[in-house]
This record gives sequence, structure tokens and C-alpha cells, in this order.
Amino acid sequence: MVELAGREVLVLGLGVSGRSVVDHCVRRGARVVVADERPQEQIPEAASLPAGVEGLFGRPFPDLARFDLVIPSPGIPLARYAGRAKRAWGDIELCARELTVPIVAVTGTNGKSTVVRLIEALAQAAGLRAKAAGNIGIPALELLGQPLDLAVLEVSSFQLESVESFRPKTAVLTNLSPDHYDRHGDMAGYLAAKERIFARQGAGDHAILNGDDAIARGAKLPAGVERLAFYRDEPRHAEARAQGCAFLDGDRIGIRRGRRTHSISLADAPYLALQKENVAAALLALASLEDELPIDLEKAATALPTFQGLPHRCVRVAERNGVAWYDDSKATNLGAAARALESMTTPIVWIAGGKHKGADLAPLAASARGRVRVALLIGEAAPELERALAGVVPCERVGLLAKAVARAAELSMPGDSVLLAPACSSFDQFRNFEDRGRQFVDAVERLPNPENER
Ligand code: UMA
Repeated sequence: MVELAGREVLVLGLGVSGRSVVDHCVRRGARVVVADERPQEQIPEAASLPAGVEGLFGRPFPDLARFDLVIPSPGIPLARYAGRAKRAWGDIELCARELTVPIVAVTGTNGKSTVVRLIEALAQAAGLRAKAAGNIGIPALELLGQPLDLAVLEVSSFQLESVESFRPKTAVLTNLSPDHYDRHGDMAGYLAAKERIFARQGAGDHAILNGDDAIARGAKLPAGVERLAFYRDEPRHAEARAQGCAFLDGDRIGIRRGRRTHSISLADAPYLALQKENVAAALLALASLEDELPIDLEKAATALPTFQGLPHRCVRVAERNGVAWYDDSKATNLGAAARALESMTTPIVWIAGGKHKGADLAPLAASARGRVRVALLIGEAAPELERALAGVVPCERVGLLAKAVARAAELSMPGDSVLLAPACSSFDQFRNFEDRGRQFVDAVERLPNPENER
């Protein structure tokens, strides 16, 4: 339990997580000031603040040094409070200090929400009271007070900047590719933030790494942590075989840990055909807890056939005139867009662009080469994408998403796939990636075509 009673607490940012923090600190008896640089009328969470909470809106943050504890929202970079606040803990730190059940924490550039939802579903099917929260959009503090056997937290690199004693029983790093360089500077800075998920682990804890990802598998682990890894193919080298692992084996996932082995079928789970690595990571996370919790992996796997996945992640949203349309609006970075392009087995009409997040776009050309019939470029990043793809695929700058959809309908041929995988964030033209995905689906549904079917 954290002693917040009577403490002066400053909450920075009043979005989804800031609001949950305010409510939590008030419940714990702290004296709470919340500051947000946006004007009050633009902040829905400012309505009906608890009595006694002082709100400072539409102006610079106050002097941080006069508060016992500063609680930054994930969107506030470390440089804005490091060295100025006496103590700074984010909501993940606050939550973990009070949770009394094991925590599985998942980070990585791509796939982390799907892995978190899979772990939650698998654990529930195994009979555990498991709940997911964190970066998936449900503030971590909402887990407190719920009857739980297992907490499953998605933690972003932003959230990991503001943890101190956070020690998940199992920590998963799904993969790493360039992202959020506007915040972390470069891969070294981004990796350093991600490695904080392991930093406080020790003997008896488990780390799960992507064995095929050169950067992720090199993440620094403290002494005594059990190192487990998942692979696309059964690992042949002795070190990997000696460690616990999960690997894809046709339409099955093999799992090996100590003397225990499992082979889980995905034959009845067609939705997960493009998500097998995520399933391997999730199953391995459950397997890592077999000594701490009563987990029957075969029973857990009964969740797989009905697992629906998450919207805007490479979802087939329409089929018209022999062309399949895919919404991967969540592909907001290079790695995710490359993965989507590489997973397609048909020629692609590719819709990309949006707000560029700073990484070098040139590697996308290799994933597009030989796969993309034409790239339709939208948003601020269109000129940079055009430069990156020059000489590799034909590009058209179309500006708006609705125009890209109309143009894709003209240019695609039967047997093609139209893929929205922007490789950029959405904030130049949309509220968020969900908004962009919904507008894409709406535009596809409005295309004039009597045969249009979902
Ligand atoms: N603000 C300032 N000054 C700043 C920055 C922000 O005053 O310099 C204020 C804004 O005016 C706003 C508030 O802070 O009112 C927003 O805070 P926030 O950006 O931290 O957003 P929250 O609504 O609290 O949502 C956060 C996460 N947002 C970010 O990391 C940017 C959500 O992840 C998360 O789901 C939520 O907490 C619950 O844990 C979103 C995200 O985009 C989905 N995450 C990134 C990603 O997945 O790539 C990391």
C-alpha cells in the first residue's frame, strides 16, 4: 500500500489515465492538484472532478518541486519532470505497488494489445480471474479492488519511463522496430525505455523475448531471471533448446519449458492464422506461470477458436469485385506496416501516410518491392513516403483517405488486396487510429457497388 494520505500530489495531464489517478489519489486521502496545458473546455475529464481537487488548465505546469509526488500521464515526456520533481511515479507504478496478485506485463512495438488480450482470454479459460488493462485504453488503476488472480498489463515505452519499483512476475517483449523516435530520439533510447520492464525483475521472475528479433532478443535482463523466447521455427541451436521456448509448427504451437512440453492446435482458430507469433508469446507467458498458478495449458487453449482479435489490426472488412479490403489502421509504424505488407499473398493496392513519427522510411521500400501494385499516399507524410518508395513502386499522392479509397477501387483488379497500413500516426487528419479505421470502413462501404458484402 502506498501512503498517499495527507500528501501533496500533482497529476500532470488529465486524459484517461490522469482522471483515474485523480480519483485514486482522492480515495487514498491525498491533496490533489491536476494540471493540463489544454484549456478546460477542451478536456472532457475535467467535468465533475471530485470535491477538493484543484484544477490548473490552459497554462504552463506549476513548480513541480513543491509537491511530494508528481504523477505524469504517459503523454508527458520524462524531460518535463526528471530532475524537477522530488518523486515521479506513473499510474503503472502506483497500481503495481498495490496489486497483490502476479502481474504479466507486455510491451513491444507491435502486437502487444493482441498478446495482452490473448493472455487474458487464455487465463480466463484456464479458470483464473484475469483482467487486462494499461495502454490498451483501460487505466491500470481500474484493476484495484477487483477480485483477481492475475493482472495483465500492456505497458508502453511512455509508461515505462515513469516506473520505479515495477516488478512483473512475467514480462514480455513482443518485438522492436523504429517507433516513437520523436519521444525517445533513436533506437537506443527506445530500447532503454522498453528494457525498464525487466529492470526490477530477479530470481523467480520470467522474461519472454522474441527469438527472431535481433534487437528484442538482446534486451538486458537482470541476473536470475528465467529467459524464455518464442520463434517462427523450432530453434535448432543448443542454447535456445535448453531454455524454455515456444515455436510455430505448421498449424500448431510447440511449447517447451523444463521437462514440460505442449503442442497446441490452431486448426480451429482461423482468425489467428496471421497472428501465430502472438499466440506463441501468449501461451509461453501462461506456461511461465505454471509453477505459481494452477494453469492447465490445454484447457487455456480452448479460448483460441473463439478469440475475435482486436479491431483495425489487419482485419478483412470487405470483399468487392474479387478484391479484399483490409483495415490495418493500427499499423502506425514501419514495423507494423512492413509486417502487414509481407503477410499478404496477393498484389496489394497500399494506402499509406499520415503524421510521420521521425523514423527513416526507406526500409519500407524492401517490404513493398514486388508486392505493391500502387501506393496511394495520404496526409503530411506523403512527400517523404514518395521519396522512400521512388523507383520501387508507383506512387500517387491523393491527400485524403476518402480519395484514396475511391482511387483504390478504380486501380485494383480481381485477386488484389487493398490494404490500409499507414506506417504513420493518424493525428494529422484523424482523432486517433480507431477514427481513421472507422472512416476507412465507412468509405469502403459507401463505394457504389451492389455486390458489396462484408
Ligand atoms: N498533456 C499536457 N502536456 C503535454 C502532453 C499532454 O498537458 O505535454 C495533456 C493533454 O492536454 C491531455 C492529457 O495530457 O489532456 C493526455 O494525456 P495522455 O496523452 O497521456 O493520454 P491519456 O488519455 O491519459 O491516455 C494514456 C495513453 N496515451 C498515450 O500514451 C499518449 C493511452 O495510450 C492509454 O491507453 C491510456 O493512457 C490508459 O493507460 C494510447 C497511445 O497512443 C492508446 N499509446 C501509445 C501507443 O500505443 O503507441 C504509447
